[in-house]
Amino acid sequence: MRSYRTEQIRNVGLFSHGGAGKTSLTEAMLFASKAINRLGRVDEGNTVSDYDPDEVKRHISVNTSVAPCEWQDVKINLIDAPGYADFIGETKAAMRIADSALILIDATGGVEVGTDQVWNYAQQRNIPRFIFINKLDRENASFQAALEAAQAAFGSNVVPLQLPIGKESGFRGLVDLIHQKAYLYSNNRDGKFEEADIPADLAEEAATAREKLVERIVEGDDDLMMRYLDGDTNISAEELLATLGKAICNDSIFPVMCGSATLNIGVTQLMDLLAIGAPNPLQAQAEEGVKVDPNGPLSALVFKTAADPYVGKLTYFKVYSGTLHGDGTIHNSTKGSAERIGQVYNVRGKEQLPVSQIEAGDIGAVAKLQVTQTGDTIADADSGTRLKGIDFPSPLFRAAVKARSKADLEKMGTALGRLVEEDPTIKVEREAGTGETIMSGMGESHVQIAAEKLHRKFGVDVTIELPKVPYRETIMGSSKAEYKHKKQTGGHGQYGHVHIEVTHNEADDFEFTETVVGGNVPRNYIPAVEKGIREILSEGPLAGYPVTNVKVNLFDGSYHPVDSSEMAFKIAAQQAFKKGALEAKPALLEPIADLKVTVPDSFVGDVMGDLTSARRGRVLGMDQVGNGFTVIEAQAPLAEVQRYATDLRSMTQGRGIFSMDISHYEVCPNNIADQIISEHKKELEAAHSH
Ligand SMILES: Nc1nc2c(ncn2[C@@H]2O[C@H](COP(=O)(O)OP(=O)(O)OP(=O)(O)O)[C@@H](O)[C@H]2O)c(=O)[nH]1
Ligand SMILES: [Mg+2]
Repeated sequence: MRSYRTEQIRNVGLFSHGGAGKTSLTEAMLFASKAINRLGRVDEGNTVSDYDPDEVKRHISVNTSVAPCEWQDVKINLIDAPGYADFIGETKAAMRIADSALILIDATGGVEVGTDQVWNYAQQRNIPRFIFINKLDRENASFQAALEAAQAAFGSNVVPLQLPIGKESGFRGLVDLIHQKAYLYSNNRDGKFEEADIPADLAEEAATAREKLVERIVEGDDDLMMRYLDGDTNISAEELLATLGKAICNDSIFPVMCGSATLNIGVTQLMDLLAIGAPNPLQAQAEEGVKVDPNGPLSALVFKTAADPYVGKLTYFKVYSGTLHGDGTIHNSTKGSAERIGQVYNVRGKEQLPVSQIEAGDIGAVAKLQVTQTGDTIADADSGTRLKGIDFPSPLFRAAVKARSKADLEKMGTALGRLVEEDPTIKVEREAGTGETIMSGMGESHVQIAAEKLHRKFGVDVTIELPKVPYRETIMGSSKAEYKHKKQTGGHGQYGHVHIEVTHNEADDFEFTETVVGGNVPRNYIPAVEKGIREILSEGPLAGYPVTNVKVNLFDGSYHPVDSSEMAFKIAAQQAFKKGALEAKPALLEPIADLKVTVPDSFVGDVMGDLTSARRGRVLGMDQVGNGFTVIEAQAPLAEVQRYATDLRSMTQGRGIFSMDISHYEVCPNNIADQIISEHKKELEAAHSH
């Protein structure tokens, strides 16, 4: 590939609700620009951007891929992001580095919750948005319905530049409202089309749509506006396009294009528009403290880290200013350290194309960096520049990972570390309450794929299970308890004797006080009493779960001048605590999750009903946020929502999304607690008898 100057680059991210056709469209654009000579299909697993085995197997995108294609005199870096909510981390990374967003809408589904979500992300970043209404060849496809849905959701700046010709299986091309031409395609996917006059049956509709479009465009230029108002009919397509480009860059027009990615219809027209209308890096949304200039100081953001089967760890970055040269030393200003780098590459799907340098505005990759991670800034050593990182969402789906064998267990820790490095939306932690290793991610498939990666990339076999709920125990009342530990074994005896009071303690997990008078428990044994109780808190008297929110006061006891020991007082304290706790209204506590669920308005009833009747949930609020979506805020016990990522998806046909955080612990209702306690006791007994 030849080299391109900064102003010749377009970084265009493709975003949509899952499955709207981003990868197919990327493939079609690569084919149209002759970067590839065969048009692959997602369903056959042979596209440039869905190359990962996980993607080939599932026919969905799991990772963000970068695919540059050369069109006219520019290089369009297509950034093909996944659409499914499980892989939102990759989508957010793509959104972070895209200078404009190409948002696909499936003409059979219209604006979906995922469409709305990516639109909001793009809006937050304040980047220009293009809309491509795809799949017009499918049964039940409606350009008009999709367009109206987009206008209702995203406002009147959504303006069509084209109209489709033919419907469903009869879809054959489009009317270009700017050039006032029709382009008619054959259906053999070769992308060739014939220019023709606008079909008579569309003439009137096209004339109305053109008038609206031209009116919107001329608003952006006083001169053109005057001419338009004076009835000038000679405003040229070039003049309109130049002004349109400006309107797109300042978000006053969101142009709508249409086509079929798999039939390769409308693809070159889309690329023409991207070349003209998408901002180059000099025109793009400015980064704080950075001036885009290939000759300026270096600043680059690492947006992705992947374990490549051939080159090893591969670090993807976008250069914002300066020029990143290969074979030298770079400075990671996030970590505050330098490191060696080798060959730098442009990437196209799984291919790495060696280049000598990556200039401001372009995207590149480098292999085998040691300390650099996703979100880090690479900058000149003395500049101190730190670019804003990537705002990854917190995980929603927790699973327990278990090594299959001892050999797997030995490798598991390191492998999990590498996995997390590749995918910042995966979190790994040990749950102290249950002893399990928890891997959490954005959904069941995400975690499943992560487990498969452990096997494929790092040779570690694991199983994935629903985790045990980390219950806790507490006491709701208070009681006094006494225990005397006294034993005569051979010569030396054991003697420890305590009186304690246990009470519920709202403020703290554990508090220990003593009010012993007259030295009934000698000073030097009091720490042993506290230590004994602390130790036993990890296995509560009710069911063996950790105990929290208790206060213990040691108020009396007795000792023996010869037989007393720290050990004897420790045992006495533990036994007294067990007795006391069981008499102080012991209770099981369960974790409660905060949920924020976003669904199309029509699903609100079902989702609320399910939360309140099937999941012991409480709805705290409901907000119609417009665009046809409602946000429901609720709380529910974690035990009832461990599979919510999957359940919500099936309840809403994939149109609902949610976020979840553990909020606090609450007393578990008796009938449920009894069952949990008896099951947990059985488990503990089984474990102890092994
Ligand atoms: N009929 C028809 N099918 C299409 C079209 N575009 C994509 N598809 C099909 O829709 C499915 C999803 O296409 P993809 O290209 O994988 O969509 P995507 O947006 O990349 O999907 P994710 O990345 O997984 O969100 C595949 O089965 C495609 O063959 C189209 O224009 N017409
Ligand atoms: Mg895809």
